[in-house]
Amino acid sequence: MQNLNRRAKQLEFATFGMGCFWGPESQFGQYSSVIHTRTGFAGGTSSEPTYRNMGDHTETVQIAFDSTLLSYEDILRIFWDSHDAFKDRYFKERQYISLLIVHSTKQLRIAEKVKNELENKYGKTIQTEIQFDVPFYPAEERHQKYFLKRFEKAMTSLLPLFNDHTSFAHSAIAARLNGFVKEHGRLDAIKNELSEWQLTQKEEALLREMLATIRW
Ligand code: MHO
Repeated sequence: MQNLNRRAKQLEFATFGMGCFWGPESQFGQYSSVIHTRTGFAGGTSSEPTYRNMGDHTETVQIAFDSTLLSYEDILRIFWDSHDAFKDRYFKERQYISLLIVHSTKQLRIAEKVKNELENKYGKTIQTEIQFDVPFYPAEERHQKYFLKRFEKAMTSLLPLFNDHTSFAHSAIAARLNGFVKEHGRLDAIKNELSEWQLTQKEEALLREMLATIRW
């Protein structure tokens, strides 16, 4: 099974760091407008970063979203609302800094607008480092959908629906459930969403069956 995913009318990417990447992957995975999520490293200069050898890179998440359903501006507001970007976060070198990687001049313009607005509102300077379209290096498999993977029984039902760990981690259902297990979003909302995913009948039936029988 490869295509257990949700299609998007207009796919856009958002990439940012706001501390340990497990949390934001889970938080942003809950939204029905998010197609997939992944954790990785970005923003530094060292080559081939890994978790144990991150160099000057930062823990980052990348989300693919349908921008006809959720705007980049909305994502930025959630991003800046969900961590303290006013304080300097260099306590572990650059691993946990507030980082925003914009992928287009349009995203940059929106980021500057929202940033200015928040700075004026709070009378403080946002420390978020903004970089333009630099490479994103996906993290190791064990860091993808980290919280969901703690639920062994659920994983036993889920994984066989996919060809491999990569297609599992890339799926919308894994993103949603990785949110659900951290109390981001609700199971019945995920069930309601399935009919919009343009799955084959067989795929949809498999997912419904899995959601109905899974034990957390
Ligand atoms: N070991 C730390 C951070 C992990 S995160 C992937 C913790 O458990 O909070 O940096």
